[in-house]
Amino acid sequence: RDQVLAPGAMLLGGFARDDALTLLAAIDDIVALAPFRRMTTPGGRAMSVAMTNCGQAGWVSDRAGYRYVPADPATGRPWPALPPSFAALAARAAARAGFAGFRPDACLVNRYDPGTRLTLHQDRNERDFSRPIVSVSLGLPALFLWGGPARTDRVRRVPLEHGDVVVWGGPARLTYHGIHTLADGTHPLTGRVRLNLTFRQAR
Ligand code: MD5
Ligand code: FE
Repeated sequence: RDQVLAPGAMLLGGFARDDALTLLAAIDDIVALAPFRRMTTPGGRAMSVAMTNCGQAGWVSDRAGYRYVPADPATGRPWPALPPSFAALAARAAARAGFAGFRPDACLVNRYDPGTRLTLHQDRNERDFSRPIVSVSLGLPALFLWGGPARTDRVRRVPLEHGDVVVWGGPARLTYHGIHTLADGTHPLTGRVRLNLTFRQAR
């Protein structure tokens, strides 16, 4: 069930399936301390995806731009700690895809409700692009939009399901990507929601 999507990008189908209940319980604990919120883009629009973070650094967007910050702007408190089980899962996935020594210090938690989407973008707020990003999908399935190094490159649609893990590294690290508008549905573990964890070495 391991599938090389392109050099540097590996889909580990169902890799996190057995950890799903543990991950979802940990997400509940994180959200109790740092609630999901819709961030504002630098252009002044509310993103449709709701986000929160755990770890030493959390990704935020507001009128001033995109960046990593040590504390939650909504509460003034440090982001909740990255659960050791999260870090271990991400490191195991990265190692399997050929990236030994991955030690995430940031985990962005994305919540997609039906009708929400993430428009095409690059992840480039991290310091070292030689480090991969590990993404874990939970709940409702989604169509991942996967382009190329330029925004205008043609886009592939890759279905991502509950428990799938993707490691994005090497030459795939700065690929334009997004999530197609989420279709309505109900998942036995999450209800009408898709959750995605992205593990990053931000600093
Ligand atoms: C998601 N999240 O499903 C995706 C999974 C984000 C985001 O895109 O920025 O929160 S991570 C997909 C990803 C990350 C880094 C590089 C590449 C894809 N890539 O090179 O294609 O919520
Ligand atoms: Fe991204």
